[in-house]
Amino acid sequence: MIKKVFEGEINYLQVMDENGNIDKELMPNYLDDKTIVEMYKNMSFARALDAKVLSLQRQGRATTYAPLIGEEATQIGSAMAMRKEDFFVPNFRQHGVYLVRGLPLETFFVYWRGFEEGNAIPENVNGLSVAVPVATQMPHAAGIAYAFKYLKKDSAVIAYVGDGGTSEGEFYEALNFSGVFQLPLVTIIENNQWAISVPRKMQSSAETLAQKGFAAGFKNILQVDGNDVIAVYKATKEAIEKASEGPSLIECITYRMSMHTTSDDPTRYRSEDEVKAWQAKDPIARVRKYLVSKGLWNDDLESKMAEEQKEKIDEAVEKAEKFVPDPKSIFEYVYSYIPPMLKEELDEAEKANFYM
Ligand SMILES: Cc1ncc(C[n+]2csc(CCOP(=O)(O)OP(=O)(O)O)c2C)c(N)n1
Ligand SMILES: [Mg+2]
Repeated sequence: MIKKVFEGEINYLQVMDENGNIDKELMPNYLDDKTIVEMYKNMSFARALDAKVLSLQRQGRATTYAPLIGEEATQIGSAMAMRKEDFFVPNFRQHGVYLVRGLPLETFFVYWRGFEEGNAIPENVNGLSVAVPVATQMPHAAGIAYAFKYLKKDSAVIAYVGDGGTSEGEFYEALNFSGVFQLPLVTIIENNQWAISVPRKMQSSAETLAQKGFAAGFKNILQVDGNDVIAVYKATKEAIEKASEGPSLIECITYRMSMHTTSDDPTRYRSEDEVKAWQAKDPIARVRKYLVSKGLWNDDLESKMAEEQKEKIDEAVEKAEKFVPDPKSIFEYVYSYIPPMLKEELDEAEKANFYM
């Protein structure tokens, strides 16, 4: 006997195309134009913030930084779909998510000046701190989702992972665990086509990264145009609504338009033509086209917005640059307590006034 025991299918969702045209049948009826204007402003703000940190980094005023340019729709769409009570778990590139969730801008800049104090996420932001070791955030996300379920809280966890991150053991472990316990975990794969210099096709020979959810028994698996803020918003919102029924996996197809980090030179491993092709799919430009065509946006509003955003950013940078860390902090945060050996060193440093 031979019989089929499993069949899987993945849909790709796009609501707004590259020219700002809407697929009316797929347009969510709970999304109004005011929210789309808000999405546009948030995406523009994220891009402006990105440009500012890059410029500071080049002046020696910020540390190694991972730009988000090109990935604004994935980040803003998913972040705006979250409810206050939901919790997010980022990797190291989700600056736009922090922005929407209300991380004080000054804190953001303190972190990117290289100070861990800026990685202390205020409780009301409802998210974890930046995680640089690839995919290590995933078991944390599954653990928090387990706690929510255990405590019968009506909250979901939204976890972010890159295309490269989906090759890590932690990714599979977290998915498997959340499938077994049917946890309220929404995993967003921010597939920006590259993991530093490793292209998507060298990451996995699977046609989609989303299908990795099948192995963990996920019922809600989707691929979306990650440069379409409305598709990302819709997919995330609906996954959050279904979170009490079990985990979801959403693969957002987007593109890292710039370097991996400020220590990387992408011209060494990818072609200009590839970058140009993706520039035509810019996530911000298409929303602007939509808003302009509906008479909801114009050049005056654009320059007013840019000016206001610049002011906010400059003010936050000024405050962040006044931040002086307590030198004692280098002894304090490696362990939950200061072990005797470090305490000795701390006492010695204090006696010698060595770190003042
Ligand atoms: C465990 C681990 N291995 C290697 C690295 C070095 N590293 C930093 S980011 C990165 C690639 C990540 O690619 P992806 O998951 O696609 O995320 P993206 O950078 O594209 O947003 C690597 C290999 C690391 N930080 N952690
Ligand atoms: Mg990547």
